[in-house]
Amino acid sequence: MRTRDLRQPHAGCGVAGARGVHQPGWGAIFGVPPRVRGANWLLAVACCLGGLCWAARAESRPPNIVLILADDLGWGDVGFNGRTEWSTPRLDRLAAEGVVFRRWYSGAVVCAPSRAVLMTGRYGIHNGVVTNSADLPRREVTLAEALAEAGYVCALYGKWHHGRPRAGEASYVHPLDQGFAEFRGFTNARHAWEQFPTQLWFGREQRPVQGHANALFTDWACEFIRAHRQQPFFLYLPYIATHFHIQAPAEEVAEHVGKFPERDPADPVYATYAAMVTSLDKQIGRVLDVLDELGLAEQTIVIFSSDHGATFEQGNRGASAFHDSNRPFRGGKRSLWEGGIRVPGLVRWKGRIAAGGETHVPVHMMDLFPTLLAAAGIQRSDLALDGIDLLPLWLYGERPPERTLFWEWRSEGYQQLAAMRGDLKLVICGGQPPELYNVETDPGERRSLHAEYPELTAELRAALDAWLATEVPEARQ
Ligand SMILES: [Ca+2]
Repeated sequence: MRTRDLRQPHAGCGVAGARGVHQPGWGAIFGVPPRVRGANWLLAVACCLGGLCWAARAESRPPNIVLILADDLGWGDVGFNGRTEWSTPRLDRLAAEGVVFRRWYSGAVVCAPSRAVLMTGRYGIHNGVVTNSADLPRREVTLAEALAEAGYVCALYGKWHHGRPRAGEASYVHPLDQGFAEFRGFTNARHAWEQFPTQLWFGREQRPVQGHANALFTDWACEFIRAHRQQPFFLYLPYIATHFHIQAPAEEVAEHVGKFPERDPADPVYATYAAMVTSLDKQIGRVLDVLDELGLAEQTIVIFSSDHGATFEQGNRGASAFHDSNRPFRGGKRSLWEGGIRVPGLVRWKGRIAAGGETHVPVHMMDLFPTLLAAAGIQRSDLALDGIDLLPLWLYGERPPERTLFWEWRSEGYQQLAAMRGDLKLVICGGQPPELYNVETDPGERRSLHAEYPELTAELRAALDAWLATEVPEARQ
């Protein structure tokens, strides 16, 4: 019932070629029972009557933004998406206090392109980053730059993931040159495999450190929030869990030892992966506690997602395969099936976004850029963004106009393309026949509809080709 209200109008949409014009209201979109909906209306009225000072405050001060990104964390690794073998109480509480997006899509199937989409609000074929070794071009306007120009102080604690220097550049473009006033962490992807690094970057200088990387990032994040509590801030926290190495603090691992049939009990890989997730949850909880302590929770948008699906590659040591991290989806990192691109997603904005909602409207990581700018009241018509402003969806449950989303992964020997319109998704893997799935009724992408709907398959293929033709030269350099 909670989600059927939303899905029914377009259950056969595309396939039947007859998408309804039904525009469900807030309650239908977020599947909130009428009783609760009524309570929210009362709350809304109360806010209107008593909230003039809040409104004045909101106008004078745009919201803070805390953007938390996990690394290689699967859709099914978190409690709010059904994980029961371990618990993520802080993330689950965040979900209960905000909106869960059941169909939140990453921009790409590996780290660098995914993060570039997030930072630019543009597809990789437009921002130039389509491989893991591509550097984000200096000319790209990042979310941090757009926010900084509007008066935000922007900090990044975690993993940046630079690429090879571009033509005309002596080095990679540093996060301090992409809008961040403060940066501490890993600039380089391989360095970010170290869960307990001995050195990290403090701006442009490497310094010795001790401890668990994610805990250090959290320490700095909390200090940053305290230091900048009086001004709008953008805190970007790209944690390194659950990317390999599969390591976690010993006391956290101890909490999970014995739960899983380990291949080698002396080397509890599966318990360690669980500990990476639960430890991440605890670190996020520390950030939320500081927001509460400083009275900033209602002035701060908190977003949580992952850069792409969990990996089944060697470095993961079988942990995500054992735990079925991307369940119920097919595939994972480096694949365009849902397991590769559908990631956990939630947004909390206390007092603005009603608590306890969920939606199956497909949203994309590139939408964050225009949505957050809209939330901050920033107009940037000069930017050629691919994402759309989803603030009406966040705040009022207004369904965005229908659009077709695209992905490509043509690096490292892969040849994969995908296009999605509503619930329908075209996947093309190399020279294989095209696959067409309804990802709502067949989330495991097992029953291709391409033979039954050849015209629709061809239509999505043509849209995909037209999109690919817009690729900028930098993407292939
Ligand atoms: Ca990653």
